[in-house]
Amino acid sequence: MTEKLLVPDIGDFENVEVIELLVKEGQEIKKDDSVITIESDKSSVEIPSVFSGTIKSINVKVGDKVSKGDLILNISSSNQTSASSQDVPKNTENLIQEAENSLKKNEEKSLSNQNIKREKEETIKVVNEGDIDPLETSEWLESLSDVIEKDGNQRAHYLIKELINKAYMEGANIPYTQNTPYINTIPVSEEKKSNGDQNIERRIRSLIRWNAAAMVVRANKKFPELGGHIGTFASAATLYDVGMNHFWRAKNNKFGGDLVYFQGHSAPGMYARAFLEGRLNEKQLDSFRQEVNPGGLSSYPHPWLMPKFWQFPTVSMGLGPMLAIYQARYMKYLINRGLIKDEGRKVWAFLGDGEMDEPESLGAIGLAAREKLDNLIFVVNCNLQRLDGPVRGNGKIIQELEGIFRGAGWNVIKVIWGSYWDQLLVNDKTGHLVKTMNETVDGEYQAMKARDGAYVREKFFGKYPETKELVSSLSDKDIWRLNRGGHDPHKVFAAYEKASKNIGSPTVVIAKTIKGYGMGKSGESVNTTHQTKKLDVDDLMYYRDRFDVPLTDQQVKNIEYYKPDQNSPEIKYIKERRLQLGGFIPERTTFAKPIKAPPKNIFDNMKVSTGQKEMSTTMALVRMLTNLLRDKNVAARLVPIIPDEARTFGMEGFFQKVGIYAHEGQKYEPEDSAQLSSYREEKSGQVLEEGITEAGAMSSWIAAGTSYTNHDIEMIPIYLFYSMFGFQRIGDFAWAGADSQSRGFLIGATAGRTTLAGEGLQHQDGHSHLMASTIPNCVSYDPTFHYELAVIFREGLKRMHEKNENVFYYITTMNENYPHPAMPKDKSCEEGILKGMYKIKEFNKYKKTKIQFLGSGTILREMIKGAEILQKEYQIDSEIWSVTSFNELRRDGLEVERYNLLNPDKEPKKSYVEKCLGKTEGPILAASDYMRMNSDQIRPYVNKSFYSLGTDGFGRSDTRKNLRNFFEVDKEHVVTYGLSVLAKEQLIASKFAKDAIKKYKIDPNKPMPTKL
Ligand SMILES: Cc1ncc(C[n+]2csc(CCOP(=O)(O)OP(=O)(O)O)c2C)c(N)n1
Ligand SMILES: [Mg+2]
Repeated sequence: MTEKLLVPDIGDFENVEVIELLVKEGQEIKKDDSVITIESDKSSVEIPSVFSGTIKSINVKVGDKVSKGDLILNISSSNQTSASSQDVPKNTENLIQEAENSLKKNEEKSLSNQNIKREKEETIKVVNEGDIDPLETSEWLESLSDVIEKDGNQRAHYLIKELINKAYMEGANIPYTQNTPYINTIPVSEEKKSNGDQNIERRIRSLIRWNAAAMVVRANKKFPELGGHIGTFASAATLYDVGMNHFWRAKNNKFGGDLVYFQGHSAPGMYARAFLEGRLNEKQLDSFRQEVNPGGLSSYPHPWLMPKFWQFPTVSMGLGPMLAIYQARYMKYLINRGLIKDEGRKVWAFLGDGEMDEPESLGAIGLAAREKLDNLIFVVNCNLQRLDGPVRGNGKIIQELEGIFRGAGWNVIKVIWGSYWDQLLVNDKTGHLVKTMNETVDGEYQAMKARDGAYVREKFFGKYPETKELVSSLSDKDIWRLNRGGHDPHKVFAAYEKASKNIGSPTVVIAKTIKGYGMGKSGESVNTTHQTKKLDVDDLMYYRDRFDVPLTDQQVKNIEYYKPDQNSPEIKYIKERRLQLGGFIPERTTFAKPIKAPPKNIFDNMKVSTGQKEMSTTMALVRMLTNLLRDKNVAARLVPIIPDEARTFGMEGFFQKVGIYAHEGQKYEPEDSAQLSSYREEKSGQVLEEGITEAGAMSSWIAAGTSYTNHDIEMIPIYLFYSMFGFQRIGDFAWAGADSQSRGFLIGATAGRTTLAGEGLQHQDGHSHLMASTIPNCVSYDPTFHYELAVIFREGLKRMHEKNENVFYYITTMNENYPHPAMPKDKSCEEGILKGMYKIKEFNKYKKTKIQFLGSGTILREMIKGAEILQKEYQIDSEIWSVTSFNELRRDGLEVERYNLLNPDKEPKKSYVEKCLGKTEGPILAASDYMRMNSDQIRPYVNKSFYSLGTDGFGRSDTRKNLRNFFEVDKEHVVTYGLSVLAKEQLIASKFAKDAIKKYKIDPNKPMPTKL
């Protein structure tokens, strides 16, 4: 039967233009295939068919204006309900099903585990001075013990929750604490034991500790300026070792590998281990922090400098935690989209307790819980110190973090006390030990570990007669041996084991350690530990003895490394453990296949004139993305990332077309479900709609941009943001993205100080290109016309994703609508666009006086208009150059200048700028919608008088016309300044400039815009 396909509800738009017909009469189509593209002045969307069948007639043509209910085409419906293009492929569906089944099973298992009956423990009578009726208290507690024994933890938890609810309903409105007592989360009875050889593991750990310290001390002995850290790894050695020996699975041809974010300044420990593993040699250890010559070891994890070793740059604190969260989330995204298999891979992130002060460290933990990232494990090494002193001298960082993470919905595992405390806690019948633990603040805990056993006996156990009594039979040495949880491999193993098995939420292991553990007087638990990089002979002897490193006194004096023989049990063990876990960690490899760039003509529709039709470059970009979604090689690999700005950029059409990623799908019918651009969330959705978090969106971009190495699949992230909230807001992430060798596009939309009218000071970007220019592998462009954008974008796809160059693109797009000319026929045009400039127009009527205009972004249009006036009214000729990238021109200039200076006897090379402008006539006036410094960048490479206009100063809200007048970049100022420049160069009389100043009512006494 014949069906009529009508224009659906397209939101608030009426009379929207048809810009593409995607089907032909007689064509066989499936339901959901797109049939036409329509475009308003804000966005373009494809309209899908709601029927399958053969098209009988098409009722619209390109250029028609349509509204809701208009007939698009008639179709003879085949009544088949074919699979929607958005359906999850069969194998993915199976995969997801499998994952869900195993999830369910594991959930059941974990519930039943909690119901395991335990031997009844003696009720601990909690000491509480405020207890007005201890008998009543103990009755309640006993009842609770009975419930736990009879019905298990879940039931007890349920009852407590009900009690709290009841209290709340009765008006007892006291918030329930997020904290548990200051003891380990995992009871001794539930600790899973490691099957490793503890003696050998301790020996290995000791050697790693020694070699890590030795490499820092040796480097600083040679060059004291090099620096380095010993205390941090000393505190974290056990935390890393247990992971390396038992948990972290490497990438190999059978498995994708766990991803471990190492704490930046614990790097020496990772090198020391790699040395024992045979991956690094002594010479390399000796070139720690000396990276200028090949083979040196990076101070910190920097993939740019050690691309086969480090995966994640983490030393700028706070980036690691966020990057890890979004990495874990992105891993689930790839799984849910059917692009990688679910292999139960994990993301581990090692963080300092001081680092948790960074807003970024905690800023995304809500997302991790909300998205149930049970593939994510944070390990916070709470050595209670940061660089200057205690993290929370007057409080307890572990408790603070527990509350924050638990409140956010994380699974929290505290590892506070080592095994030597177990018996004391069992003997703590009165609860005074736990009370003392709760009452002691971190400043005291730190001070105790900087002293000795006698001091701990007096200051800690001496607080109450009951605790004093508890340790009366222990010697001071025994007391000193009471270890912290993070230094006890059994406790750490049990915590990691539980963390790895947790389902439905991310886990944070909060481990208590000692900064500078084992460094003795030279740096154990003292405020200066962080910066200790030299150890004298006595300290070294102490360190050797403390960890039983088999070195003679003389070898210690020489600060020799220690590496046992290849056939020693230690080396065999370490290798065997890693073999079991699939290989070495960290290691950076890639087996991703390049993506074939789309054909050269993919953006051909961008190379023709738009005629009278006006369009913004943002819209042009969105159109191009829509084209890319039709390219079979590229479509699935695009990762559009938007922080709550899709509608601003006219991208709402993507919601229906490819869906918004939502790990739980869509549990509600969206308010706008009847509309074409309805808000569609889907488990296999492609768009990452991040919410209002530029840092989060950038973290996603980095995760996707490094997919080729971390997941062996090349992806194309395109992150669109308000240009002002890009580099300025998240510049440090951009730097980390560059270090990580991320590939992808950053789009600074609504760019330009005077182009984003109305929004004002905090929105108007006049400097992001300068910030982009600071990143060596960031290629940046400020195009004016659609064809420039098309050429740049396709080249970016080719360079990054087909040729796998480790660069990334920053492109600004604007929201100003204007007509776009056809691409000039000149063959060199494309090359010029990519190199940074090409001649777009020439006025050559009078052949008397000439000026060269260099314009960028929307200001190029002001220059073209200004040049027209100059020609018409002042008989001045000009050449107009479209500068797509002052940044790229400068890079070329720098390189050429350097070559010429270093090769004084050779024929000098010419910079591209010089090639373009060298033989031209007249002075140069350059302008952009950015600070003058943007165009000034090329001044040294032009042997001509050079002047620039720009938008230096605070932005403000007004119309584009008024803003351009204020910043002196409108056509009137182009004319006036042009005349003035020519007068200064003595090419014309000054009266013309004076006249123009008067004519255009320019106030020469107006202060510089920077002062207003
Ligand atoms: C963003 C940032 N700010 C400052 C520093 C300098 N810095 C390096 S380590 C450090 C102290 C770290 O303390 P913590 O996180 O507790 O780590 P620990 O060494 O104690 O394990 C500081 C301030 C940095 N690396 N990054
Ligand atoms: Mg610390």
